Amino acid sequence: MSTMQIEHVMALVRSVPGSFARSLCLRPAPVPIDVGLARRQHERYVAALAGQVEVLALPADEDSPDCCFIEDTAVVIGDRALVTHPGAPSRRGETAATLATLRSLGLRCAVMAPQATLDGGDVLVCDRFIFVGMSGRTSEGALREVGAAFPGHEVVPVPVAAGLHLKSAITRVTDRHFLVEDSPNGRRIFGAVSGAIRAALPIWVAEPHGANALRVGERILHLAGRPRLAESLAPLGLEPVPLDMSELEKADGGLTCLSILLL
Ligand code: CIR
Repeated sequence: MSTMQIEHVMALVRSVPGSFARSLCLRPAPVPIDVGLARRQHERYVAALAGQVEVLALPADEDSPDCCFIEDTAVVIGDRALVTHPGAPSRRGETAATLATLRSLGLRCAVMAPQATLDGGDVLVCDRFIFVGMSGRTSEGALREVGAAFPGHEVVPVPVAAGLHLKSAITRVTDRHFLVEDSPNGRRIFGAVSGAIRAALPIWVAEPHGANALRVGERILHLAGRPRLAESLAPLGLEPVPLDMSELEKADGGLTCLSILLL
């Protein structure tokens, strides 16, 4: 049984826009995105969160096809937030709504300088450590911005040699357990994380995109259709919530990217 304390009380999400069919992707899917199905999958995701935390939904922005991937627009720890300067130029219009919402909730918000880039999908917060993935979306200048926004934390850069973001390859599901993509990239990433967190235990995930799961309360939201992943999660004593996210996956989305969790 996990002892990880998950005290999140609220999740910010953002609806799927009609323009989602034009969202960014590393490799175009052979079958185009079905936006209606993407919206239904998103609704089921929101319903799974709603059982554990209050959900605040921001309206979609048709000019920002990727706006449902709200995780990338801010990093929040306690009452402090860093609103990012996303790596993809087409996503930079997404941050204004996140900033306005976080301010309205009373958070102390820093806004990143445009000289550096950062996607929230590259940030993994574990106790006093903030791991920052050096992916194609996040620049070295982000390390200083993150450090300045969250004093008292230690910022640890982590090489990301494949995939979109750090959390495409690793997520934390209990105080000690991390789902890690079973690949050379995943092994290097876990090496960096376990160098800082000695008690870290990997759960190696060979099934595609399966390492991106979201722990919220006593639930773990994970991608459906990965039987070996489901088997590995069973001993953790959490409530597994398998979700079919086929259309979000076509845009390189997973489970963490669709929300920002607030304490
Ligand atoms: C993008 O390429 O930016 C979006 N299509 C997917 C972003 C997924 N974000 C995440 O995993 N944090």
